[in-house]
Amino acid sequence: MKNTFRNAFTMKLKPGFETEYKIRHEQIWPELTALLSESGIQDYSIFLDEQTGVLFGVQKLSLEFDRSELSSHPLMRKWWNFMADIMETNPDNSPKTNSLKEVFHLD
Ligand code: RM4
Repeated sequence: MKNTFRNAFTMKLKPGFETEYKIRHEQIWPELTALLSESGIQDYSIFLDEQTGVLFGVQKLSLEFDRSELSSHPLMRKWWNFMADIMETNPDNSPKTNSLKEVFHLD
């Protein structure tokens, strides 16, 4: 039996920040990638639609993944505060996220 499941979602980049978004992720804090991995996120990519600024995230999540625990972690909040100037965000600075429904998969 599989112990991960795929999760996909969109976020939105503010116009003009395409290069800055890429640079920040190239320089992502090692302690943040460690936190994401420890929380059960694997194989995580973010793709940018350069026409619309839509960011498409896709990842594998372990069955133990606890979204509310990660969302309230001080380091996650610090990253979201840092990213808030270039992304569309909620009032608490978390990125506005839209969950996607899987309609096809080829393994
Ligand atoms: C994103 C956004 C996401 C985070 C990644 C690493 O742009 O903040 O929430 O998972 O960075």
